Amino acid sequence: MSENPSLSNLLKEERRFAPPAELAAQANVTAEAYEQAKADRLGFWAEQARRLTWATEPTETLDWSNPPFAKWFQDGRLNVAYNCVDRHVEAGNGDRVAIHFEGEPGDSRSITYAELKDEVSRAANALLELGVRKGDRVAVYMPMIPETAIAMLACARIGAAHSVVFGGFSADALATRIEDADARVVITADGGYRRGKPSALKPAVDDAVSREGTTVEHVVVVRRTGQEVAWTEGRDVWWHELTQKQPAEHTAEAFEAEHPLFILYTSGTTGRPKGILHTSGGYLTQVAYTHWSVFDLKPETDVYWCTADVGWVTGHSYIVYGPLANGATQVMYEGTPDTPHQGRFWEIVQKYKVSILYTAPTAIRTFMKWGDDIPAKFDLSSLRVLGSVGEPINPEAWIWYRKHIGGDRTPVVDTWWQTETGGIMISPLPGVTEAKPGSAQRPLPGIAATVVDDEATEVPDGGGGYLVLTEPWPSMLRTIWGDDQRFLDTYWSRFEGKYFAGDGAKKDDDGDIWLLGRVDDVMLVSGHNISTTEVESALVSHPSVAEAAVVGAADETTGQAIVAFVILRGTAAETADLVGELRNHVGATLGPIAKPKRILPVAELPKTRSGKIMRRLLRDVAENRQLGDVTTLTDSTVMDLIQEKLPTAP
Ligand code: 6R9
Repeated sequence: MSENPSLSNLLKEERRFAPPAELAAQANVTAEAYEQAKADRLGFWAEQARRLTWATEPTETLDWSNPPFAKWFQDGRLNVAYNCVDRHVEAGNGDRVAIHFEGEPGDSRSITYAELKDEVSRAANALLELGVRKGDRVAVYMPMIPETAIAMLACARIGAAHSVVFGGFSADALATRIEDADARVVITADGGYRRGKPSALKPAVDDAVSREGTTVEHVVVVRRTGQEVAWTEGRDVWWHELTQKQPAEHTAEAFEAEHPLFILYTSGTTGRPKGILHTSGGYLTQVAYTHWSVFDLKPETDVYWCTADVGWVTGHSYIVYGPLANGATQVMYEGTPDTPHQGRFWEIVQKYKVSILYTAPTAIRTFMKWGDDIPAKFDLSSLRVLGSVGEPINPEAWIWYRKHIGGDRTPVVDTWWQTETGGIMISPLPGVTEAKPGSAQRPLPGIAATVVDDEATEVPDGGGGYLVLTEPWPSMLRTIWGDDQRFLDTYWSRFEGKYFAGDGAKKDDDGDIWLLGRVDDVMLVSGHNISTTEVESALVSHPSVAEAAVVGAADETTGQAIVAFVILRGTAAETADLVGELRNHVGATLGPIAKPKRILPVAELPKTRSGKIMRRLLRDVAENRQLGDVTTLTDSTVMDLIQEKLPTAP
């Protein structure tokens, strides 16, 4: 094995897509933004901060005197909820719809900015009545309904940090997060609609807050499904009873730019979940700027829809804070893409004339599997920009998205970022970038990212290694809640002075960045580091394959051998011939080194609840080990089905 195997660069992608001329001519951002930000990075961000309305304008942009603990716009003061709601009403846009809510059972409701202001003010007054104060923490455990955004904004309005816990998580996961943040109040609902049925939330909260030493004083319950709930007098309060009696006026107080806005937990592969802390002024600046620039948002005319759950960072930054800070009109959808039918998303796009759609590769690959004829039945001509986030998007999925959803006309922006980065970091700009399917391409203006080898040396164009961020950015995490040391160890100790993102990446011959999967997943075959993403993309480019996940399994001769789990397309039959053909296809696309040793057709792949493939569990299967932690899986029966396949494997 070689001493320093950096990531091999195997995939070649030659297709290019220029920005549509009409979009480019009116684009919010032109190529000059890169030059401007390069010449004066801090000046650039100081200018972006002026998108916000400050009670006290900041005079200082960045304090980096104690790295990596950043302070952005330190002497500025603002109220985040005021910026997301009130100022749009004051500017005369109170009648603009902020949220078109579409419930899974088909109920819908449109909320204007003026209505949102009243609702957020009432909710803020309600939290104050319950004793919540500036600096406290509030847990939010909710379905995808407008009250979730209202609850988050109400917390922001009074200076309490929210900690949103995804509604699909268990009572244990909720209890751990409540405890870690010492939350005083939990905001929840009786339940939400999921796959055509009401799905309860309150029982998990009852369980989580019944534990010894709980810090929770009140549980506020939104009535959504009308299902029966257990009630603890004195502790539990109905949202509607509590908020309806409050005045619709609340004067928003300005807080320091570095005042905590929220904690959001992200589970690493090992250990306790990390409470990622985000603060106010820098975070809001970057999410507002990136939502405006990456999606070319025109708030007066666009209808934007991000399909993520508010429980993930994508929902925080690109459903709640970015779009609302920009005064956008957006769609919020409660349920799953196949309820009551597999065209639900496209029906929603048609109904609201959605012009900007932001979704995840896992959803795109699912739509591909369901068939081209489904979106073809709907009028998708309103769409003008498509976005992707969450995983590397395979070039074939990118092409399918552009063609079958974007009518071969819309730019696709592949946005790389993390819970920790708070906002988008690497992405094409729809009016500027000549797009390459499968690549996130360039750091946004004002962002410094590159790829380094094991020795922290920047790799030349064409080289592979680790993605790092080399300069602080406004929406960066400030620490891990209650654990500065873990913050230093996890992100800042691998490479001196650089943020280690944990993702493998390469630079192509033009210097564009390609994300190659988590470093923990990279495979080492005969001394070559091979990216899971590239082998998966090669498999997905075969017409018989809908989805693929590959892992490296211990192998006596090659160190690790590539094992691929594939979901075949509807019509493809699972035969020895096909498996042989797939191996050869990967060999022909990437080179013989990348040929999987084994290919196992399966019905489903294990995914986290935010749609990322959990290769760790597949590695356990491939190495005949007992399965590790499966609690973050969407559906744990998937693993039983996969394990049943194994004896029949070649
Ligand atoms: C926003 C979000 C972060 C991890 C990240 C990377 C993967 C996200 C990606 C991508 C390739 C993209 N990831 N976007 N990989 N291309 N466009 O997903 O945050 O849940 O914290 O996950 O997701 O591996 O490090 P989070």
